[in-house]
Amino acid sequence: MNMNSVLRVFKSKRYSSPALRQFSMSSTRYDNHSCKFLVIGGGTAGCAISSKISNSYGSDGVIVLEPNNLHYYQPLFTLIGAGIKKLDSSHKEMKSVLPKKAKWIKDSVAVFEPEANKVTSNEGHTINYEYMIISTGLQLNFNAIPGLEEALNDDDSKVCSIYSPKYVTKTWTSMKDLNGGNLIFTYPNSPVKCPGAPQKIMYLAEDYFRNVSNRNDVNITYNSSLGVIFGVKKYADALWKIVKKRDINVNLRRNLIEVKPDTSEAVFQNLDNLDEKFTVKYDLLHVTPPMGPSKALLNAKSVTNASGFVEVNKSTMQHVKFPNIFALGDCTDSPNSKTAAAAAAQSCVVEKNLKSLLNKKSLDAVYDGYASCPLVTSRNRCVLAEFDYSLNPMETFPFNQAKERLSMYIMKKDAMPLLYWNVMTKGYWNGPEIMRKIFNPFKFN
Ligand code: UQ1
Repeated sequence: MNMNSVLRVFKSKRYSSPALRQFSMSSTRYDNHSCKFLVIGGGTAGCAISSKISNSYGSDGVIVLEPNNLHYYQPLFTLIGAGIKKLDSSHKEMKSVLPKKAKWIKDSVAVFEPEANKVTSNEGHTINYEYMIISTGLQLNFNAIPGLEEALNDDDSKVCSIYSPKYVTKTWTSMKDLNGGNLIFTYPNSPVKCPGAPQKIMYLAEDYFRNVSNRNDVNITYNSSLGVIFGVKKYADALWKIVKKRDINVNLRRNLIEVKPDTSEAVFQNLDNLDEKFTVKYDLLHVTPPMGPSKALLNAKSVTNASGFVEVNKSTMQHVKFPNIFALGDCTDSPNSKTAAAAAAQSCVVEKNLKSLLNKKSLDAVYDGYASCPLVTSRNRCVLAEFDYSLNPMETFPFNQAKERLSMYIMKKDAMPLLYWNVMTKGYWNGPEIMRKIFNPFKFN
């Protein structure tokens, strides 16, 4: 063996063997960190919980592991896709959003070793923790649909998606440059963050053609993999009335399986009869991509369920096997709708239960599955859906929220971003429970 092959073997072993990787930490290349609280992910949930913990425990021992330089307020993407807001207004520098008292390691998690209270990052750093909070969110799997990425990356194709900052502005340019034809909106056969968004952008497109362009020139279709238009009956009833009134075709149990940009065709599969496939011509195709857990979680069998979601007690948000691990946000297996509002409610529960755990008390804070989805139905109307694990409405305001309202639209467009940047990311927002109690003093939910 010459010197080069010795080095090659050493290098490959160093990357593949955790033990040797740890050994290499003592060199200058890799660091070995230790902390009391490790938060994995600096998105909505990670930022809220790391701020809460930093607020309570000071600058001593919070590390946030997050690879991105920008932090996006993703609920704005529907409005950006419809030309109502600008992309620039949806993000800030990660360093300005993460809590000042926490240490930010700009890297992502590669390997979880919960038995050893340790993770290894992609660049090879190890981080030892006493308590870990996992909030890695959901990954967008555009590449799971043949032809989709090619179509999205082609500026001349009218294939777009509000789900990524890369393609959200293309949604608006595709819409306003369209002369007419078939507009198709999809919902994938996977868990989805903000499950209302795939149809919000459709309502905004319909509204645009009705009020600004020419509605008679376009056919609008929503092809959803789900068996319902919305999971909560009260809001589903309201949405069915809206789609009928506005002449929008809705097909359920139809899953997008291929995009053919050369012929502007999309192929769908009937999920109740997999042999049945439909090929449709599109003039504008808005795709909600399949989503799933991050790669590191898919490889972390001891902390996840079979699908790669972190297995938590759905009431306490504590891990089912490792008591020093909690999880919140879109990466958990708790059966709530995956929204920012859910993450807010969970962050309060995680903070309280973490405190109880530290004080050797029982974990009494309970997450009831609260989620909220402001279903924007036009450029000045919104249905504010709020509900719990049982899919029962849990409305904050003392009026019927299934009705389309201007007030709820203004809340979504103007009030929520302010609340997000100034209150939630700073660790002071626990969801609207307190408002619900004030507005509905005699209701117990
Ligand atoms: C909410 O708490 C939240 O998280 C910050 C959102 O995401 C941006 C929301 O859209 C909504 C509606 C809520 C719930 C808040 C109120 C006042 C009903």
